[in-house]
Amino acid sequence: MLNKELMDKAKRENISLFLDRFKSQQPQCPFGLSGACCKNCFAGPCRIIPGKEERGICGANQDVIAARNLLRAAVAGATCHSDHAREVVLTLLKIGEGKTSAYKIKDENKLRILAKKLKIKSSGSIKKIAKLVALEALEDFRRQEGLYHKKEGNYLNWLKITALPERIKVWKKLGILPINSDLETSHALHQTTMGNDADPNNLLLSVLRMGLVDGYSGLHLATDIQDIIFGTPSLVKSKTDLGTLKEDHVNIVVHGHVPILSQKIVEWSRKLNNEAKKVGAKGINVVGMCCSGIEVLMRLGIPMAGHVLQQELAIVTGVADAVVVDIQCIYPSLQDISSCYHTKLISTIDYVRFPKAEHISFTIEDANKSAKQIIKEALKAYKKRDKSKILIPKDKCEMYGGFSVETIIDALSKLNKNNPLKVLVDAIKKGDILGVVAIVGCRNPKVKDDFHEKLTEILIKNNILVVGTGCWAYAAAQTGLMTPEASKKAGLKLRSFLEKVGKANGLESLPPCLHMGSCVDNSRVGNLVNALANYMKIPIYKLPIVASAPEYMTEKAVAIAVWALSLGVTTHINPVPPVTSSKLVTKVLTRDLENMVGSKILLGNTPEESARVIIKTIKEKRNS
Ligand code: BF8
Ligand code: SF4
Repeated sequence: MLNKELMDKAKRENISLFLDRFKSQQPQCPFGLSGACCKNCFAGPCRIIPGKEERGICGANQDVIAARNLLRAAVAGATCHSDHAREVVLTLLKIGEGKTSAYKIKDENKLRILAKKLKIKSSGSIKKIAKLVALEALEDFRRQEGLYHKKEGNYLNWLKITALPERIKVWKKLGILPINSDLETSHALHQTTMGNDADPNNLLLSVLRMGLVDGYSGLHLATDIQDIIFGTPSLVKSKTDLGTLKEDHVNIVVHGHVPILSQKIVEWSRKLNNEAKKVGAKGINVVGMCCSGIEVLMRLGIPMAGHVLQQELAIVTGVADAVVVDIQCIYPSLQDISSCYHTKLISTIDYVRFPKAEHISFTIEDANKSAKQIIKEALKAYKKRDKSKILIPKDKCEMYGGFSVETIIDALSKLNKNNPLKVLVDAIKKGDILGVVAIVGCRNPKVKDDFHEKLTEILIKNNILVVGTGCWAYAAAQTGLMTPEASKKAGLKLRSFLEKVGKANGLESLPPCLHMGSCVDNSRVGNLVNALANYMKIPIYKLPIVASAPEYMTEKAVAIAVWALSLGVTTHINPVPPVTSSKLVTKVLTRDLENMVGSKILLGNTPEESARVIIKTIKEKRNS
């Protein structure tokens, strides 16, 4: 059980945690669970009641309602990632225009490569190139004319420079190439309102289009620009779990998703470390929560304290002096829980506020000032700790992270300098690696019994290399699966491959689970898949690769899943998505999609059953 000591402590202290509230919410509404509910206008809400009334007041049937609901979820998810990407693009623009000295360009090489792909002349100062790249990126938020207007080449720049030509052809044929991120999310919301699109198939095409918006003007764009500004991750050793909080240190938890803020806090915590001594602490310990935590792990080696379901427990330790949040996956419950302790909850982004938190507005221009102010608040809070309320669990695990595609290629190059990918492809072809599964996404209180951990263990035992991101990475790392020793849990063939690559890189073995980053870094998984398809000269849907989101919870996860599907990656998801009231939508997702994009959704509600369907799919792909 999740940090049991802390769960028990919360109970003793009468603190309500997510699981308590989950229990109070039972039973959850069957209409909502099956997608048979619509509240898209104020004549509603309407429900589909089989045998009684199979249409809403306006006449919308279950197929339309389920498809509209799914599209709305995908739109919401895509806006999260695109907004995130826009923030980092604007940072790059400000660097390019010389409007901020708080941020610099760390990976010039990546900037130049992107500039070349965008057909920008890469002569001139690095700042000038940065500005031009940022302006091309902003085009993905503002070009107005596209395919509908017979402007053939007018679709997302980031899709154009990233996706494989074979895919672009497929998407073009389906008419789903997005023109600009904001335009498409706006269209899709419009499309789902009362009295608009009543064609479930057309709505489902928009769901796929939303996957492309998410994948390119969200995930890929965010990762690329973050790598340029903060550096492309390389192999890093660190620790994970709530035992990384330290009693004798000022603890700052950085929580959310955008590294613009968390990187600065780490930077200033190092500069101001001595200030901690003035308040009686040994230093400042910054730890990460959710994807902000992963961003600072990947580039700076900061410990990953906890995933989405551990955010409340971090405060229950009684040593979280400041919890600093930016955007996404921040439980509003942190307000009440922090008020039971000395913890200072600090919000930083103007459109994500919590009435009981202190708001320190974070801007690119004033980043240094805000980061210093945040650290001062943490130092002040440290002095108010109540010693009788402290309980730091022993849970702490070593782990390796930093597996960008560049890191993976670099590791493989130690075995074949001129053709590193051949090492991986040969292992796949020979069957030393049966297949690759990318496990992504959240932890969901609905999903019981360590689903992530069990599924991952079964897969590696079956010689499947597991790569992944997001909260899965916490689950895997906290079970010790991101260490070289964990290769002993892998099937013999996979183990010997991992040991061979590991030894060539000065490690006992590569871990059987490769941490590829935060949720926007699913783009890295996309790049790896592209590289394999390119090398093997086959479309992605023929590769023995499956994605899985075994505990998906957020709308972002829906957007990522539909992007994976649009790439041709068959994707396992759990819990069952709320579309089962519609036979048509269920059939398209689990079957017909294969004829459109080469992939489909797999279901499986236990780790064993999920592993079975995933392995079956991988074997079918190998034999086809
Ligand atoms: O983007 S995996 S709970 S933390 S949504 Fe959120 Fe899900 Fe965790 Fe990061 Ni991703
Ligand atoms: Fe009911 Fe139609 Fe309004 Fe939805 S859009 S709430 S189905 S009347």
